[in-house]
Amino acid sequence: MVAGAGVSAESGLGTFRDKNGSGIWARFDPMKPATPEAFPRDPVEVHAFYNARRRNLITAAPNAAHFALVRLETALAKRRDELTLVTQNIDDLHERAGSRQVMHMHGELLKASCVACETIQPWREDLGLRDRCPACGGIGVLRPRVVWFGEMPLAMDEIYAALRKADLFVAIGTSGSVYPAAGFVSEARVLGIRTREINLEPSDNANQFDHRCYGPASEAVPAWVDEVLAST
Ligand code: BV8
Repeated sequence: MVAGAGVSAESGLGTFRDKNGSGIWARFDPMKPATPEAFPRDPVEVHAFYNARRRNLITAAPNAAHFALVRLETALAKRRDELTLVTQNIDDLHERAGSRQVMHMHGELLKASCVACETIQPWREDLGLRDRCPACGGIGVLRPRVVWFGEMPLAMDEIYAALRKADLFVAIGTSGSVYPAAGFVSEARVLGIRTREINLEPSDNANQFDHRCYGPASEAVPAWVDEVLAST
């Protein structure tokens, strides 16, 4: 399963492409700060973009979609089956809802990485140029532990290994516009795996899914989980 910004939208975290977004999304074009070129060019602006999102995340809460996926993970585990939850999101709402295994292919907002010593630290406060790396003592060397455009997503080997042994691939709350995540559905089809899209509206790659259901994730995801658990 791959999750996108739509899963966290009803928790108030905003999405990248719903341009009518308020708050952070009215102030920043997310495609601009989320690049490795933007950081050295304008670190203050990039830190401001992520500090605003981190503050917003700290006060946000998981929604019914997150809790439904915990229910699914637990029920499948009881049947010696497995949910592999891959998220493009950098929030920790799946973990706060109780998900035990989450792969953050685009990194995690509540962590910082050091460009000098490459260590990774939990980080819940604002991050900036005056902060010191707890590992090497460097100043101004910390960046958000997130994957920017042009950088290699994380856990790709594990993700493709999980895809190869899946019997169902589900994309939830994603526009299907960012690769390689947007390409998972075609990999699944080549492997002969059933595919489903659950989203507010048809995504860019909606036509590649065998099944599609639309509605707010807080309603559509619990309904789908009920359907899965009733049928197996
Ligand atoms: C890479 C972290 C290579 C930072 C993000 C083909 C193959 C490979 C790469 C490419 C390719 N073509 C182009 C590329 C390059 C690029 C790319 O895909 N560009 C796009 C713009 C075309 N990809 C990359 O650069 C990736 N890296 O390929 O590296 C490489 C190889 C070797 C060595 C080195 C490098 C890296 C991509 C990761 C970028 N980082 N995030 C941050 O968060 O700030 S991406 C960021 O945007 C998010 O993480 C997320 O993944 C993405 C947004 O996508 P969605 O989650 O889908 O969100 P969106 O707003 O678009 O859609 C939300 C959906 O929810 C909508 O459909 C909406 O209708 C729905 N919705 C809204 N409300 C609700 C809802 N649904 C349900 N309920 C609701 N209430």
